[in-house]
Amino acid sequence: MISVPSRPYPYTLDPAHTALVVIDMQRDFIERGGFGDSLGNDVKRLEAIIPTTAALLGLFRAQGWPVIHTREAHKPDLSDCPPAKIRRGNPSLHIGETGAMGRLLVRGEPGNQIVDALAPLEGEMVIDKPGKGMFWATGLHEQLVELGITHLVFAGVTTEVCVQTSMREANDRGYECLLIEDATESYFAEFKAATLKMIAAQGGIVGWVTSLAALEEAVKA
Ligand code: C5J
Repeated sequence: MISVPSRPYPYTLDPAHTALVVIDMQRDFIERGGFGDSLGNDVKRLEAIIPTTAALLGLFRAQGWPVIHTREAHKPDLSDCPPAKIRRGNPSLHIGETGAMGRLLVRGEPGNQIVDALAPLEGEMVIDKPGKGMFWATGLHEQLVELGITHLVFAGVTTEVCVQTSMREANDRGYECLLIEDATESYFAEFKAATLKMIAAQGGIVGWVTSLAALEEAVKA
């Protein structure tokens, strides 16, 4: 067992049963011309966590611990995208319509690919999720149970939307969840700050929060 200095108190990481989840580090959210940009967001804020997230991936890969990547992605016929979701957002560029990197949030389109610097390696799980949370309509829980995973370390974007939703879904399914604060980002600084507080509040009501450096040191020790 590895004890990681965290908030609200040290997180106990069980190396044999821990996986890293990197949420939605896809071009749709991180690059100009994607879904995030179409909503009027400053995508540069998200790009800034690529080096930290790459280092976190490197740490897990070096240990031989499992890595899971997610993408927010809909089928080309949008049969897995509720009309209510399509209606919202930018009224002149909806999910499924063609932007500068292909159809927004659609599987297989250029914008739907994970950024090169964080590209999945052969054998790493890649989950296309039609919702904000990683368990909705993905079958991921069953796969994690099969692998004996009980502990999940989270990174990715955006902190208060897909990362937080996935952590809450994981928490409700009994996983011990740790969020790496410098490997997650939001388009809104105040939303990220509030989410980190929410997660660790009330004795870790959703989970724990720590830094990449704290995790690295604990793993090395
Ligand atoms: C959003 C996400 N923000 N990956 N998706 O719509 O957080």
